[in-house]
Amino acid sequence: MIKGTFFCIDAHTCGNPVRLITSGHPNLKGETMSERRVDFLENHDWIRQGLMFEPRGHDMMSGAFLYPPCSENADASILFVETSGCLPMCGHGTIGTITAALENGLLTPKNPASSGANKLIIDVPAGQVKVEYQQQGNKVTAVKIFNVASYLAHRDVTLAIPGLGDLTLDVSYGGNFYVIVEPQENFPGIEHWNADQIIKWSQVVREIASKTLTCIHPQDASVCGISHVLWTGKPSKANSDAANAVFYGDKAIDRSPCGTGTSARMAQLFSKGLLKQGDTFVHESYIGSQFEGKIEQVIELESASGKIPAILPSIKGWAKVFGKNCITIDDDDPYAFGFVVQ
Ligand code: PYC
Repeated sequence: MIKGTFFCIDAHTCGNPVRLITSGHPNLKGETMSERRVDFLENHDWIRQGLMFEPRGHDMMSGAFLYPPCSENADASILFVETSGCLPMCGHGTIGTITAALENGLLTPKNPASSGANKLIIDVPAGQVKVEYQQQGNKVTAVKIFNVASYLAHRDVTLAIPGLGDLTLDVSYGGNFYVIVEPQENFPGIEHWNADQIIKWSQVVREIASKTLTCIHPQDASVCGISHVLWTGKPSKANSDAANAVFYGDKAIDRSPCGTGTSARMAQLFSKGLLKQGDTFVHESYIGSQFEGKIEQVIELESASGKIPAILPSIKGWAKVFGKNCITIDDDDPYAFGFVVQ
């Protein structure tokens, strides 16, 4: 029996896939996108599994549903779906979703007179993001996201990694929680490691860091846990400030410079006095693509135990739409809900 038919627009943001699912949206319970994300994971997760995992997707697959806004002031909402689950926020996913939706007439600013031309307000599970975009004809050439408050959660933690040795790392939040590892005695920098090494050690580091360090968002306890590992190293381009390899899911390395990862990295560098309000930060991905980040504002994030120093970062990048397809998930297929090869 066919469980669902989903029309999709396939795109990539700076190299990383974004599958915008334009039909088959389940009705989600909840007032906010955070509550709707929890409902999706509890009651509709088969859609994510079917559309993200092999054989319809792959290790890096990442996608989104566009929904009507939850808040009065917003233009739309986004639910992110990935091999790793439903992220609270995804930067490359937002850039790809906005590009594909605008180019295909699925999204128009609700109130350009008050919010300004080429501006959108989007509800996401991690909160609300503002978006500005540039167009040439019917193409969207750049999308800038004003991301959620980002902050350093754990600083200079040394963990023993069996087979590798001690690693000193930070954990920072930029819409997801990231372990950040900089070059040191037991990690020479991403330019010296191949993709297999990054994946192998990320799996171990994420598991040990998750057991050792508590990460719960101070304003939304459903946003919790270390999902990503960001390794740093020397960029290949003269105009990049830094480079990263971001690990997510079971075996993925982000091909884009990672929007939430770039936000987390700027929050980490801000906390260590290495970036300040107004600074820009060009971040390079493992394949050499670039996002332009900026610390727009320095704020304090309210938490039960006091105020946390935080930044409001922005990230600018581009996406390209390359295809449209119609995917069925039929439960007479033994692989209807996908599989992962370990
Ligand atoms: O761009 O935020 C991002 C992201 C998260 C996981 C992969 N990309």
